[in-house]
Amino acid sequence: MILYHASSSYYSMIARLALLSAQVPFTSRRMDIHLAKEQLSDWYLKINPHMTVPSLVDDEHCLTDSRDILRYAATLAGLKWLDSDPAHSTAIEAIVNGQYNISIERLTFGKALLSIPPLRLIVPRMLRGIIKKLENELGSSADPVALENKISINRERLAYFTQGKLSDKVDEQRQQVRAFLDTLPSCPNMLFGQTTSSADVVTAVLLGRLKMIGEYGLVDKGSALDQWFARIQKSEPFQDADIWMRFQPWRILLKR
Ligand SMILES: N[C@@H](CCC(=O)N[C@@H](CS)C(=O)NCC(=O)O)C(=O)O
Repeated sequence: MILYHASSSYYSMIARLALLSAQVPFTSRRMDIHLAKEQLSDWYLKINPHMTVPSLVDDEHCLTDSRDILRYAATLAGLKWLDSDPAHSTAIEAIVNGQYNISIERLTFGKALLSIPPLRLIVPRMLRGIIKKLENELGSSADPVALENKISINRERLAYFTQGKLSDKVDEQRQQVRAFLDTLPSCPNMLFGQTTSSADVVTAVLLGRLKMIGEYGLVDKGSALDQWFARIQKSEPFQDADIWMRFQPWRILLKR
């Protein structure tokens, strides 16, 4: 299977960690979503009409959302993961849902714009550029509906980052993360017992992101969750999944 993904991308990290934790072999196809914007290209639109990473593809499957990839990994892991255990499956599903309800993009970019003022000009300019490029391609596109959707998502992004008080919006996102963290079980080993589940995958990636954006203070120091995360970081799948815990702009520039 080929995993189309980007190193810096949060949802790609979920896919990488899910596949590696479930020991599902895949071939990596790294995408440049920032400079070359490969996710907007015609060839990728045919794979993923949302024009987002990750996608996991082979002759039989075309999974175009990290959540589907996570589900697929859990299915292949079978009894090795707790997802299939009726005693835990509902609670695991609730945590996965809770994580997907957090708008990590808004929190990440909101924080970046607040702390690096030039980005308040650069990001809106970049979004306007994307909207214009997609509008220009509408007439000749094989999938104009997909392009229309992508245009409207980017218009929403532009409005979010340019209208209203950003610090209040970031505060709102932060509160959402705090509320999510409060729903997590106390964890002697993995979140729901001795074995991995989808809840461990999404929570590990979320905590990695909180570290990267300077919000790890939302996790109480020395708490069971903090200790769980320290253990997870030492695991082989976590290390191999390239979970960013600090921002690495040179990797974006070098397309690595
Ligand atoms: N619901 C999707 C969201 C994927 C997503 O938003 N990916 C971001 C990177 S983390 C992306 O591809 N952004 C580029 C774009 O929207 O043009 C999933 O879970 O896979």
